[in-house]
Amino acid sequence: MSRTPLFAGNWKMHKNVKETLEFLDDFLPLAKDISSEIAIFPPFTSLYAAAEKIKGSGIKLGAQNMHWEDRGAFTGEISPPMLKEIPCDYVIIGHSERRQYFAETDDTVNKKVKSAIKHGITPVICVGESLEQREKGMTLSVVLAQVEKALSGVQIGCGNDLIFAYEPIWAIGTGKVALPSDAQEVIGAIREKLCKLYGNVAQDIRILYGGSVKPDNIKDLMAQPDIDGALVGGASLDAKAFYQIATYN
Ligand code: G2H
Repeated sequence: MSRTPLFAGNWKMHKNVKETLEFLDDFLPLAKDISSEIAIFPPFTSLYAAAEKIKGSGIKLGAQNMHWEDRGAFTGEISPPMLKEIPCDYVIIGHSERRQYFAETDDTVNKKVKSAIKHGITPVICVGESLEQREKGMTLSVVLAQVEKALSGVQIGCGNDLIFAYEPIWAIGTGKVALPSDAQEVIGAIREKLCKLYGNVAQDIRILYGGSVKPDNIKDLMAQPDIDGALVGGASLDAKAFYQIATYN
């Protein structure tokens, strides 16, 4: 079993090209000291500039969404080959903001996951329950159903073919981080489910926690056996805070 911790910065709809390059001017010198893997997910408009700037640094690049088709009459969409050209290593699929505001469903998540893997882009598949579902005791059933539907018909060659991010919706951007033991319970259950689907190779699949991760709460989260890193929103916009998260020890 080998799972290199991953700290992924989901910038959401923040930073234009100039701001992206300014962030990297600050972050690249710091990143030399980071032993974990780092990936940034800027808006589409900043991807190419970021790719040029991070060349040779070891930092990975990802997009926040994509369409599942290679091309076609899909106004406003971006295809997997377009992301490969940048080049992007990763793509976030099924973030709860996409599910909530842009009608992303388990079915479209599944199509995008299959397409990303086919094109050699690693999907970071987001799952998580709402506050209402948690209060009704439905957390595990909701999250495990999302996992199962995202992976319907998905074959993997190795544990690096996909990544999961468990992001309880009530913890996103709210400052309310999940208790490390609660996050471990859900993430451990996701790993068990992955083991049932894929056997031992699931021990190599990385599962991140996301939702109000900050420099002062990451250490306790990373102490949990199944948490392999974090998908970080707000705190990844600041080079120093993102560095502190990635060097939590
Ligand atoms: C959850 C997370 C990043 P934040 O959406 O995916 O954002 O860290 O701001 O809660």
